[in-house]
Amino acid sequence: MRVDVFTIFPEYLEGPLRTSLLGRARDRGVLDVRVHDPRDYATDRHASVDDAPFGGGAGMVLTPEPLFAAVEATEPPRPLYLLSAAGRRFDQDLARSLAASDGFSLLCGRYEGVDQRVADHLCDGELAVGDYVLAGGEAAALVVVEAVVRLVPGVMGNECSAAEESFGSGLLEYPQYTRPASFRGWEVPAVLRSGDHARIERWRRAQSLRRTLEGRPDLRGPGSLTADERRLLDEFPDSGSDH
Ligand code: JCQ
Repeated sequence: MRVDVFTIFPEYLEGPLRTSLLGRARDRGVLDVRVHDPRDYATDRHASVDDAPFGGGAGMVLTPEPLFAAVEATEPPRPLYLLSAAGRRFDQDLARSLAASDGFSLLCGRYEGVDQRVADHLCDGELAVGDYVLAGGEAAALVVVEAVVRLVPGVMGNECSAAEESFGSGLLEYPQYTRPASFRGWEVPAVLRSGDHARIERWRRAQSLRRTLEGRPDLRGPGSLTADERRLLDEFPDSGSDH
């Protein structure tokens, strides 16, 4: 998979792209990430990438010339998305669909934004990672790259694990425990140490369901529990840790 990122702060992305899952995917040749700096394509003496907004107002706007030049020199994989709080919400469905493609590209805004002609005539769409404003698109670009790349076949160590967890099933994850079995008087739920794998499986499904209903009911939407789900919640009546 190839991902091209356009940013006036390429160093912002360097550490994360070298680390952990993304770094390994690149080392193994599964992921080809290319970071481009529009400043390299600026033509004036000061290599400017921003200017004051027409009409007045605070701050600076990224100018179109170096952004168009950088993208046109590169012919990056499409779609090219502008990261912006005004964009379509990036979610697991879009992550899955991008992971099934050969690649995509991201353009990071900064300051008060980018010249509207960049959004209108250079990019294919706008993506937002959440309802908050960032100082620039770089952190959002990393979110998108990591969420997509971990779904690319061959990237995660365990092929099942990406599909198995939160959102894969539309439910939140069940709680995990490791040693020690007792920590400061807090015990690992007995069911997990029982060796009864069918019961462990049901306990985990009950926990996932209860966590989702209590913490993120929006993930399930309206609609009542199935008979099977009701039975599960009845079998494990509280979300406490003592089973
Ligand atoms: C992404 N949620 C918030 C910051 C200007 C397009 O112009 C700008 C873009 C940004 C970065 O994006 C976000 C964002 N998802 O703020 C400033």
